Amino acid sequence: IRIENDLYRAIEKNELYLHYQPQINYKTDQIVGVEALLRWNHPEHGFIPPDRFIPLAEETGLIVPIGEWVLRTACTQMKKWHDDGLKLPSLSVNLSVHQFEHQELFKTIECILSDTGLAPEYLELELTENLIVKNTVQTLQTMEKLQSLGIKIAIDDFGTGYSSLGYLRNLPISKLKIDKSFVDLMVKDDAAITNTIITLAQNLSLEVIAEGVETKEQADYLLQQDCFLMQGYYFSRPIPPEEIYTKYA
Ligand code: G
Ligand code: G
Ligand code: NA
Repeated sequence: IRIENDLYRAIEKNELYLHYQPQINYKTDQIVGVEALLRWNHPEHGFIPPDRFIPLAEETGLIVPIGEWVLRTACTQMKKWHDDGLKLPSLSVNLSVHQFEHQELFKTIECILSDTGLAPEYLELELTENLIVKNTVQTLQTMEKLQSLGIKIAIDDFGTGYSSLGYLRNLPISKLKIDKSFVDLMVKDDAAITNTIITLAQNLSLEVIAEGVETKEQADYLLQQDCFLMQGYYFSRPIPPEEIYTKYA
């Protein structure tokens, strides 16, 4: 459909922008990072949610240039925060499967870090379980190269995919992100899955962060289970980069 052609031009027409959602250490109440989230303001249709256009971008391959734009824009912003004295410890960027499997990915990231002057240690990539399930030699190699550069890798929406747990030992992963759907179940009296993921992460010495935390009740419960990294509307919605200064300076 038409929106596809529009997406093609969205970058050059400056219609894409990023919001950033804070990640909080609930134990210390400090901001530990931000996740960059892509937004599209269409000239006629207005705001189009990423759930609608990212699948389209993946189908068409446009996710590769769009993803590169996201990485460059987010790393530039992160460097700017640092230069302005706001010492955010971590920047998370989402990568789609297609983007991760692109041959040029590693080179592109190296290039962006070098251009922006952002140290690799500040960058975290969020990958979905789908990618891990495929478990190809190339995926593993890319992950290892990224890790040896100092970049961290998190598994997004953890628990929603169809992977076996064995791979977790062998892959250079540093963090699991508990999917919002499990955080939601928790308050409906079903905490089995969140508890299991937290324990799994602890046993494998991985960090664990819960996403979609909307209430104090959820936050308190997670902390009680020793999951202290959180992200969600209870703390903040995704916000424009300028607002990060006023909220967290
Ligand atoms: O922004 P929102 O919170 O509505 O995100 C909806 C979905 O879009 C999430 O699953 C998120 O991972 C995905 N998403 C947001 N920004 C990006 C991006 O820059 N790249 C990719 N691949 N996915 C993104
Ligand atoms: O899959 P991913 O983790 O990237 O998804 C992030 C998505 O979840 C974004 O669309 C973001 O706007 C949304 N989000 C973040 N925090 C909350 C929350 O507390 N509640 C709800 N409903 N959505 C959230
Ligand atoms: Na994500």
